[in-house]
Amino acid sequence: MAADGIVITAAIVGAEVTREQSPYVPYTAQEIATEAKRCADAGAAVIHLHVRDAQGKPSQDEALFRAAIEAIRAECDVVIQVSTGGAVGMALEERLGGLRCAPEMATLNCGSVNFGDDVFANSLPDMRKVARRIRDHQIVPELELYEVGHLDSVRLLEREGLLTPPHWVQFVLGVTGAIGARESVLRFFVSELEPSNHWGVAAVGRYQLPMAELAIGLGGHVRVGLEDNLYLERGVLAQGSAPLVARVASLARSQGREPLTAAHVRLRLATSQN
Ligand code: KMH
Ligand code: ZN
Repeated sequence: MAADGIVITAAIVGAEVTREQSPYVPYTAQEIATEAKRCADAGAAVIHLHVRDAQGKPSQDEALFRAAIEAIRAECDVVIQVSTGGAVGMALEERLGGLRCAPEMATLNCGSVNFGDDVFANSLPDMRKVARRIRDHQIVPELELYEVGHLDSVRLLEREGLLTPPHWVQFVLGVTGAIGARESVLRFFVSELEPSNHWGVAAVGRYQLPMAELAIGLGGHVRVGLEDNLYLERGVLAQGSAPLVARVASLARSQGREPLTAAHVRLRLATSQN
């Protein structure tokens, strides 16, 4: 389905980026909420959420999610999508803390993948467990695909009754060790989807902008933010995720695609409850 409006997701915290790399990475609940509002004002409808402990270490702790979500909701109206991926190496059960905080969306990572020098492990049994848990909480899953074979794992879970279309698919492209962020790759991924599905692209590092531009042209949605890319341009740190959101919002508008509000996204999510 060629979407008119565009869903811009802001991935504002992440788990692998640090304050040492960029002073603009938010850590505390209030910093996260302030950044979420800046992104919402710039055109984001969805916040992809990770949380940090008091030392800034990635955490999936329920209380930290609850505090961040409460602070975000006090600042702005956005769809909150909690991470179930956490940081590489976290145990599965630990990764699921956010699901108990009534988010509207949650990620489902659709297979294992090399992640830099590490392995981001998502076995089929673990995927099934996360899919069930997301469904039990009546949350809409966002399916994160990092490799081509992950398409088939989605189909498998669909056949097993654990996922129900239309899906919200995020193609995560350009992770070191996984499939690259190339036009041919994105076109192939999109060609494999039923047109009724929603899809977006989250490309890493310097590929964020060109892949976003391509997705806008192809009718897809876009995720940007410091989780995936710290730079506004070569050598220039983005001062938070909001400038990255503002740039894709303006690009989308220039192509006739108005950024959707959280209220619009909720209407679409209503048709995707498992
Ligand atoms: N931090 C990555 C290893 C998710 O949010 O569900 C996984 C990740 C995916 O960020
Ligand atoms: Zn994430």
